[in-house]
Amino acid sequence: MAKKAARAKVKAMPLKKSAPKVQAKKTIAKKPAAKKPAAKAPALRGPTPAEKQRFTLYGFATSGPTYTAALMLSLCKHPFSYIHVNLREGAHKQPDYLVKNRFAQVPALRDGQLMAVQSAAILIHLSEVLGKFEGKSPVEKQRVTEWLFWAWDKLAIPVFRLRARARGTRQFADEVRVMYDTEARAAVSVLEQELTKSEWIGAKKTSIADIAIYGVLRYAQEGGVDIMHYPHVVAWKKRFEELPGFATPEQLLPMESRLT
Ligand SMILES: N[C@@H](CCC(=O)N[C@@H](CS)C(=O)NCC(=O)O)C(=O)O
Repeated sequence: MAKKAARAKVKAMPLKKSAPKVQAKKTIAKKPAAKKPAAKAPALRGPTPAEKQRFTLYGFATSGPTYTAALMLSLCKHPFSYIHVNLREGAHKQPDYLVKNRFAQVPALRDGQLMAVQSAAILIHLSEVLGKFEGKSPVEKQRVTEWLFWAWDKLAIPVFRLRARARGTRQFADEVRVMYDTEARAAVSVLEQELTKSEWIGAKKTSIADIAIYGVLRYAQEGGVDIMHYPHVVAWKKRFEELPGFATPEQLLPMESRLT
């Protein structure tokens, strides 16, 4: 803080000086300007062939957990190949897919020799290897992991079951629907509380906790859970959708394979 204040003072001082001194400053400023070309902007280079080939995501276009993994890669601005696993035809139960995901589910992510499954575990893996969206301190990392577990325990199950019922891919009685609906709303209330205290979930900056939870809440409406009654959640969702690299499921997940 003291250093910042000192720097601010140094910057502020010339503004208060008279016109001739400002002119003198212009002459001095020419020297450092000449050195500038030495600093290259690495962010401008495109992905190398190795980066392009590194990740392959196996998934299905309407799968929320597949979207979560794809969204993470997109927010990290990392290219990836996408393999369409046709759940409708049972491709996820075939031996060639079971070697990739023993749980017979999508998503699965190949990172070189490593095959990662379970969307939350995929997020943790990517945050570690790409060094992005993890919590900064050990306490933040712990909180972020807790939110990942909570998201599946309390939010994803009711939201995805309600959505599956609405889409006709799962059947259950109306009283079960009411139970899931109550559970989903209780979970969104927990998020609303958290977001009254901070801009992001579990950390000062955007983390994989936000990505995991966005990947569920994106589909809440389809399951009949209206988040409009939770103003802090609505504001967070809007903030999230403005992040560089954000993309919708339709933009990220085609109904066919796409190689980089
Ligand atoms: N907890 C898993 C859930 C994955 C999941 O439910 N995938 C669904 C598609 S959204 C699936 O593969 N369903 C086929 C099946 O279970 O037979 C994750 O996060 O990856």
